[in-house]
Amino acid sequence: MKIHKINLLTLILLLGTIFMAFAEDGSRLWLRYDQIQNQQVLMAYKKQIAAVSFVANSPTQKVAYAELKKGIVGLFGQDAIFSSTSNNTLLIGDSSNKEIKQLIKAGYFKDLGEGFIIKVVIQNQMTKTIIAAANDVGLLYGTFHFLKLLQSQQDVSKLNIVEKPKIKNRILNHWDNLDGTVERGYAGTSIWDWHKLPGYTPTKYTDYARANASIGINGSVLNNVNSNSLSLTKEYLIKTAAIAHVFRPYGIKVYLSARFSAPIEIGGLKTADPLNPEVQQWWKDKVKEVYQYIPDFGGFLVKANSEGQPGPQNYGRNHADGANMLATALKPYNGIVMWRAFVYDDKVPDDRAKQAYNEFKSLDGQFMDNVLVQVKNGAIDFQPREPFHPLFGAMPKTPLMMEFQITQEYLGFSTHLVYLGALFKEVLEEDTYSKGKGSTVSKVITGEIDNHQLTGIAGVANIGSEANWTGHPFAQANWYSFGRLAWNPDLSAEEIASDWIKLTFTNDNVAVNEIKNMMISSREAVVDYMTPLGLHHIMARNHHYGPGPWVKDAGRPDWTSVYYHKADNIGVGFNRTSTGSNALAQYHPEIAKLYEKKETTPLKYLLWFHRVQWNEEIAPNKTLWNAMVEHYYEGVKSVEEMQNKWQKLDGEIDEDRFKEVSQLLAVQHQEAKWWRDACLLYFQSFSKLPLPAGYEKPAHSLEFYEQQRFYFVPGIKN
Ligand code: GCV
Repeated sequence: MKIHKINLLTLILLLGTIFMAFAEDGSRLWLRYDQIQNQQVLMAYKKQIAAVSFVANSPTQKVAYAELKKGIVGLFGQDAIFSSTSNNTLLIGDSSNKEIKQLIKAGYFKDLGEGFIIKVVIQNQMTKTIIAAANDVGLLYGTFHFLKLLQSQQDVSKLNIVEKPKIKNRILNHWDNLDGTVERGYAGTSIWDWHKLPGYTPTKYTDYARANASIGINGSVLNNVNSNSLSLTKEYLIKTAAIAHVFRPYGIKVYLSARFSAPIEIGGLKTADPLNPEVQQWWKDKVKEVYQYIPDFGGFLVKANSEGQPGPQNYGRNHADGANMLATALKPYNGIVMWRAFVYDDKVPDDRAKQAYNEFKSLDGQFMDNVLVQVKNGAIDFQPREPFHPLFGAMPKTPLMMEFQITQEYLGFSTHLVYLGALFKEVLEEDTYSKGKGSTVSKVITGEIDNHQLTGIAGVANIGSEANWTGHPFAQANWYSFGRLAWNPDLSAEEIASDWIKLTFTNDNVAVNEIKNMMISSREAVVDYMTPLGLHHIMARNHHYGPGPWVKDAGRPDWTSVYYHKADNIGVGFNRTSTGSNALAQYHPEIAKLYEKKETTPLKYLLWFHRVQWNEEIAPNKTLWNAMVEHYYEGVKSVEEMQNKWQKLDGEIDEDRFKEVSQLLAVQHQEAKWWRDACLLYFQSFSKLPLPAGYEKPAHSLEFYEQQRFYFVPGIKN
């Protein structure tokens, strides 16, 4: 026998390579499939799933099969049996199968749509675990769901699950530019490499599709809403088609942001007037061309007449005229238009919070039936906390699509641990009262309230080229929770967090609870150290990094902070009641009545709707000033608590991610203190009131904070 001699250097290199191969860079997201260590659980699973029967023919069935194999081999270990000859079988299949036929007969498939069934049937000592669906994509979703149950080590011995999505279009919006930068992106550059497309489609595109399909996302708008007409040229359509080809088996459609002035810029027309027959024909021809390259193209997302983007109002037309022109072109192909309600033009209104409602409410009923109006969760702009957008519940004849921001433009970029599941959920649960009590935002967007079949939800993606996709390991949870809530807005933020932790970090119950508590409290923490009590839009100008309550003279009043907080020596806050801008009148009378008075306005929205004097008591024995101080300090304290909780997990979490999160929490702590001190010093310059006894003094003067300048901040064109 020949013995190979390995010298020391080779050994070190070899060990180094092995070590590197196992470095935890977070790239596997929540689809890790590490071998189950709990032997009892593992044995039970192996017994129940001793064999797999899955006839995979179509491309989607094939990717489902590949995922299942990857998952089971990973979770069970290399010795996992993957044949079809055993009594205890995992049976995945369609209606041609005997067992599945029985389920169809029993009515299980009724209205299943993209949903799935997972059912365990025990007959004559044989256990059949059945995953079935009415179509391929349902089968894929069912497969992912089952793998999730195994990964999170749940009891699968008695499953009887029927799941279907409550919202039809579950879409990520990428604000990715063709030059590779990402507007408000904090996780590196764009993952779309337009230069190398269509020839090169890296594995990352497949992994992106897998990750999205695993949480039910079924659409992706590839380019920024501040769009470039070039995206609609033949050259770029061919590139887009290559991405669509990768996504197709995963049930993900591609969409594009369409620039309204494209007929002029790439079509050579003199106008983009939506009522001009030549313009209408141009869009019809363009859409026809798009479908030649991408037969299952989803449709267009449009930002019009907002922040300098062109739109129908440039020609004296309204948003419905613009949307309907595109909808007409898309209709023969079943494409949709997602027309954004985030509008504000050159004319500064008395209150920017009112503008979208003012422009859209009267158009209710005028949009074609393949148009969704896409509304941000709040009326200003993805702030750490906003009351729900008054358009929800106010346009019963129009399907409204929710737009959440997953990327943390106003919530600490990818440096702060902030679990957005809690924010999303808070908005979804708000009651619009549009059809009586219980008409929640969630029910408006699922179509339940106004009987809409066309429904949708969008999340502005936080994905970039960084190895872990989202910059902060915990920012993955925000992508994950968006997908889960898009599928079922009734899930709780807590259960989604638990699932994510189990799939991403650990199945240890104590650790899961600790991390979950951190995540849940993180949302309130960021509100406290940035914008407590209804404060909003007080961040630094333009790049939005750090505090900037002093921002004024920014081109137009509603780009400043002083416009929103209106602090002076008497008090602070925006009066949106009937004695002020009366934005409250845009809400249902039930809410308007309640929020009209300070005493009945929830404290979390106080300064959003009211001007309050510094010395006014807003709670028993608590003045506004003292409450504000308390919140800001509480926010920083919560970050300290998160740091302590995380430190206790040393050894429980792999070293790489443990260290990464520890370091990021330390930065978050610094930045939370920066926000607190800068904001309180600024507001103190008006209130002239001291910090109550016992609070740590700010580290610097107000001037120091005001003079901070930052260069090459991510997320904007520097
Ligand atoms: C894509 C905010 C952001 C902009 C963004 C805009 C929008 O104003 O700061 O970067 O532009 O929202 O949603 O259109």
